[in-house]
Amino acid sequence: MNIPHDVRVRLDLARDLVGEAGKLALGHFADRAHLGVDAKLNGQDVVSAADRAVEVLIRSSVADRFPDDGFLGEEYGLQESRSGWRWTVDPIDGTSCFVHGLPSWCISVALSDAHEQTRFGLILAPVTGDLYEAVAGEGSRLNGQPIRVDERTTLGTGLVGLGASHRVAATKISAVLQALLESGGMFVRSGSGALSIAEVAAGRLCAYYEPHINAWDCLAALLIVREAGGFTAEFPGEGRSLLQGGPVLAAAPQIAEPLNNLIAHARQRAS
Ligand code: LIP
Repeated sequence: MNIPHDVRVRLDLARDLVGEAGKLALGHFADRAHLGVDAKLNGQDVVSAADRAVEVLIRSSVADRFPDDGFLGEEYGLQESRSGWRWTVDPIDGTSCFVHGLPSWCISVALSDAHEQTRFGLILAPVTGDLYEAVAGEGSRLNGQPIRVDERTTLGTGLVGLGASHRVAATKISAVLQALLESGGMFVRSGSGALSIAEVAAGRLCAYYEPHINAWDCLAALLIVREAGGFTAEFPGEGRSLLQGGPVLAAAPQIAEPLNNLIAHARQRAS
């Protein structure tokens, strides 16, 4: 691997931090009976003491080692960069699954440069132990083994991950769901956008779409898909700011156009 020094030293720290954070999160997961949980936007959008503790662990460790780096975390927001480097972290992606005792949650860490290019992405799913990793220009790996998107599947044979939240009108996702089913496709919703997008890179899902997702949910996973030979639509796209978030689409190359068309037609029908 030909990784520039500034990226390599941050990647080494990120690898250590996701391991530590995974252990911390699993401890809270095992002790959910005593886990403090607060609602944010609504009853489906929650934050737990585990989310906060994991973000504090990662944020404070990065600040100690690289005090001039920027940091965007789901729970404590944006600290501007003085070095040009910015860490984007979701301490627990899939918090709703986490608090309900479901296994589909993960820790997501991305590093971006001064040109807003994601340079590495790491996603750890502590319950399964699956560690997804990509370094820009160096491919994607799952548990150390190279991964590629599934270039054989079609919309009629593959599974499409769909994300849903109350941040957007229900029709923005129900119209796409209806069109996908009518076209002979099928969907899954895991509750963790990061993990589902990473599963596109591993060839487990043929695509992932969500009408609104946040940067901390998806930046790491989108690089992992691109480095695994997949297509990712520009994020957050259409002049949106990183803090606003936006729609996300990640897909195997042969799926991208038909799925994009299906989404466009569905949204037209719904409007
Ligand atoms: C979640 C995302 C998911 C989305 C949920 C939620 P969180 O992130 O991963 O794709 O559908 O509404 O935003 O809040 O669990 O970190």
